[in-house]
Amino acid sequence: PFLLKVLAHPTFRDGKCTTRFIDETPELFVFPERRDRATKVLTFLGETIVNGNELVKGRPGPKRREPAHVPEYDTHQPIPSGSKDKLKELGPAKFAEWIKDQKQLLITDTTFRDAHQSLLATRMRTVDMLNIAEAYSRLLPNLFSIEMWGGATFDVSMRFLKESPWQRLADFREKCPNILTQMLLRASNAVGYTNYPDNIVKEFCKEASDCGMDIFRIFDALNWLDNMKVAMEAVLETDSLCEASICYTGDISDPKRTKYDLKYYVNLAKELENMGAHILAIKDMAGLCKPEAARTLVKALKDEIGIPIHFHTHDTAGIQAAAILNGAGVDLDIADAAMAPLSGGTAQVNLNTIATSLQNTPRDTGLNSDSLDAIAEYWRNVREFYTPFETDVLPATGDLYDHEMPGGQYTNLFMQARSLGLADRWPEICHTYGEVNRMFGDIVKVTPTSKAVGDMALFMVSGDLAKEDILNPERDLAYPQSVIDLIGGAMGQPPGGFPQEIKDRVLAGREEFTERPGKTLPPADFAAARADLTQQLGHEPSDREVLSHLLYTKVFKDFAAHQAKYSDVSGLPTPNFFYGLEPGEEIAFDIEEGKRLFIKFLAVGNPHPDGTRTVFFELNGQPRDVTVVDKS
Ligand code: 3PY
Ligand code: ZN
Repeated sequence: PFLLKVLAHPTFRDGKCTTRFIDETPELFVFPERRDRATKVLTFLGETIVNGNELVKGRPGPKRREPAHVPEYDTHQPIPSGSKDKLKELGPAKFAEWIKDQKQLLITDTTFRDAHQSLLATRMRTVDMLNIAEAYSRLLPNLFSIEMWGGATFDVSMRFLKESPWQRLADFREKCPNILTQMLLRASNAVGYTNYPDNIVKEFCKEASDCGMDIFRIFDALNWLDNMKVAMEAVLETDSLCEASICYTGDISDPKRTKYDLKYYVNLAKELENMGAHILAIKDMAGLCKPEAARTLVKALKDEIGIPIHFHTHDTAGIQAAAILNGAGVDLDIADAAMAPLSGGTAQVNLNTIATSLQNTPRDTGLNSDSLDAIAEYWRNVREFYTPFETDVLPATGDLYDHEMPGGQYTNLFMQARSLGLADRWPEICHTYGEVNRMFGDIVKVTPTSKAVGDMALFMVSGDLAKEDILNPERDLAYPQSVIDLIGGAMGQPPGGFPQEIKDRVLAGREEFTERPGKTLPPADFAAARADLTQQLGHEPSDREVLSHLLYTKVFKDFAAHQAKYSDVSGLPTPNFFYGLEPGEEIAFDIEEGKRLFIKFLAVGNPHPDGTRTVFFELNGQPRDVTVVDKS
């Protein structure tokens, strides 16, 4: 590079080169940032080799280190046109009409978001998504959409995986340009756990749409329409699709459960249609919509509203394929499913078998079984990278319909209980969760309200507290903050409000929100945030960085520091990101488009007196070493 710089320098090219040229031209010694980035990545790997990665400490090792097998496809053919091309051609409103005209059951693949959020603690890395993205575009162009963003992925990607959620979206969009992308948006909670000022929610929607997000599935954790309005209006101002959700809870087939009956859902759906939704989602986050209830609900909605219907459910009960097939029988437009190796249990139903079982029926999905299975094989390999994040299989029993715990929370709460030494009291925790729900007035339970109910259940079981203790005015209890927030209206209002007796106990005179929190929260100061970030980062931040900072200030700060120290490590193969390299192992790492580094790990030196160690590598065949602190 040095010689090339000399040859390229204008002084040299103009023939004005004297013997002092090299001494007087310091910029010749400024090497490209690439070299610096390589050192940073080697430092990351060196530290991981010497000290391990905190994320997997004490957890079982991976089942696989070799790359996952990507199916073959012909890259010389043009990419077939898909749902994204249709949306571009028709625009959102006409596209929604087009959906209704389709004979096949349209399918959304949730493998890239909800499936791994539910099964693997949201730990799937961008590189494992990008490696299969082009195969999707070529082999499965008939997919309706790919859910690959939102929910917990925004937070987890920065907090734990040290990668930019925005980059994930932009890169995925580039590698899979023909299929719609989809995200889960927690309405005024955006991609967080608490209500944000309206201007953050609006800017976030605009920026996500610009970055390549096509479908925003918007839900409010209490089905409170007031709280959905801001996000829905923001999405309606973009060229993306606004999919508004009714969160399903209770049981419409049980005449005794009158709070959330069929009429309640139909009315909600009508309101969402009037608010401009292009698509209606039935968001059955706990998999409570039993097969017959699904038939009844989908049929009623198809009769009563004019926009297409998208059914999302979790297979916790093990019978939700029947719910989807029953929906398909009464003209459900779109269903969510996950690739076989990441399906079932608390995730979505099995996409491969749903699609194949519908062949030769009027609702044939149009997806090719061989292609589906080749892609499933890739996911089977990928899942083996994530063994450290596997949780115990918790077969649901009939009590699922009593506690109504969402799929994403089920294993999580169990892990929390286990860490508190309460694993053996799991049935009691489930039962208490149901009790808390009833005590709180029977509410919708999904992020973030589900967390408050879960925290309260653990609080009661660990403190051996019964409902009577909670309602006893003589007891002075220190409730979890999430419970105070929920009961104080910081997450919004349930139908009919919270019961007065629980407000009296939990709030104990604290102020409560009676209106939409976003209405009174002062707007975020984007200019001030930009100025702060310029200082923190040492460069002018992008709009995306400003939003990440406003949504997750501390998480973003740590993430930015990680990037400054180690550069972008999102392209490292997953086993190497979690476990470093083994002696003699060589990996290819694309530091940027078309710039590939070959990194071979040779050995770790003995500790130096100052507690550091030298880690020896070969970088593109040349010896390189880095010095890292040994923390052992
Ligand atoms: C989320 O909010 O992340 C969910 O998946 C809710 O179901
Ligand atoms: Zn879900």
